[in-house]
Amino acid sequence: MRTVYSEDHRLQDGKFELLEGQFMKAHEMPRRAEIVIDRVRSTKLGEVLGPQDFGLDPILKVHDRGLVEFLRVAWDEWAATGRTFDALPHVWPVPGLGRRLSDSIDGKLGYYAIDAGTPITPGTWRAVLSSANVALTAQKLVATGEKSAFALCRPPGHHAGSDFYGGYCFLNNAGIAAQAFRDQGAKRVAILDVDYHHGNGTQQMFFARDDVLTISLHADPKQEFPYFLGYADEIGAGAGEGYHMNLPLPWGTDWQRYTEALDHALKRIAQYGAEALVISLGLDTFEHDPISRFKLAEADYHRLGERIAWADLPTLFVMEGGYAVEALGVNTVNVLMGFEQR
Ligand code: OKP
Ligand code: ZN
Repeated sequence: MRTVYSEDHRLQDGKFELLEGQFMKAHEMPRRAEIVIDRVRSTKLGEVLGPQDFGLDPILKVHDRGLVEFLRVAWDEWAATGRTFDALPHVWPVPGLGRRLSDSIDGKLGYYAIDAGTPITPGTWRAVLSSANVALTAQKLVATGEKSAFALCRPPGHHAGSDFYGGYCFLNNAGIAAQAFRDQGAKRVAILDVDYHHGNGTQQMFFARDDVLTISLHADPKQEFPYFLGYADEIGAGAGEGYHMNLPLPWGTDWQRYTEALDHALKRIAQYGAEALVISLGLDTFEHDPISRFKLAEADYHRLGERIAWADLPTLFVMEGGYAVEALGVNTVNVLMGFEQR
């Protein structure tokens, strides 16, 4: 399968994130995408191409203009206050205390961000826009007849919703691509999120819709980020009722336990009659991931790809998380090779 990749991802190079009360070196780092593209090339998975520019229109189909405009100018507004370090929020609206959009950059950061782990840097906007274009370029390959494609997106996207960003994500690459499939004529699209963390942005974006089925397998939010959403009783709203599925799993989940949930998800996708499948491909379910607690092994990723291929659908893989950086290339490409049965 072909891979779409842009070096612009390097422009997102945050120094620190606030993780469990401490400033730590950012886990979401440029080396992640570099090790994956190196593996793609050395295994000869397929041709690597750069992104085309799709402009803001396909992004604005699923994201609020206010969020997009904020992300575009946030670094400049931050730098205008004289700060030379990455922008992070430190105050948030909670229900009952209002959510007014302040003129202050600190107020705006808290308004749009869901956490203090997602630094905005001088190059963030260019990297984010490029990441969305990578997803859209790979989507176009699949929409025009390729069986599958790999969007090597960075930064990731599944925690970004219509009007919020966070969890290392700014724009929802998988959601933007799913919407593009719809706009190009697919009647029903499924998004299957196999990242360790709940795809809260993707859930929020499509929660009231029946034309995009969203399913997330993830660590139980009772134990794990993003904590506030991702429970099994969230099944969609209004016309979308029955078109969202959360499959929360406990810390310590291994392949055997994982695969039961995965098979359940794949059955639902088959029954739904999706015309295209978007995989939010996170590799942080890996046993040695530094911020996660599932127990999938290197060889399990080959099986994961193989199972996804059973759906027998045009499939777009969109890169999400995975922080055991030195293993990330092998694990990611194992999924793609497993899908191709080689
Ligand atoms: C992004 B993606 C919880 C800290 C969580 C944010 C994690 C974002 C993951 N102990 N910090 O889904 O891989
Ligand atoms: Zn994750």
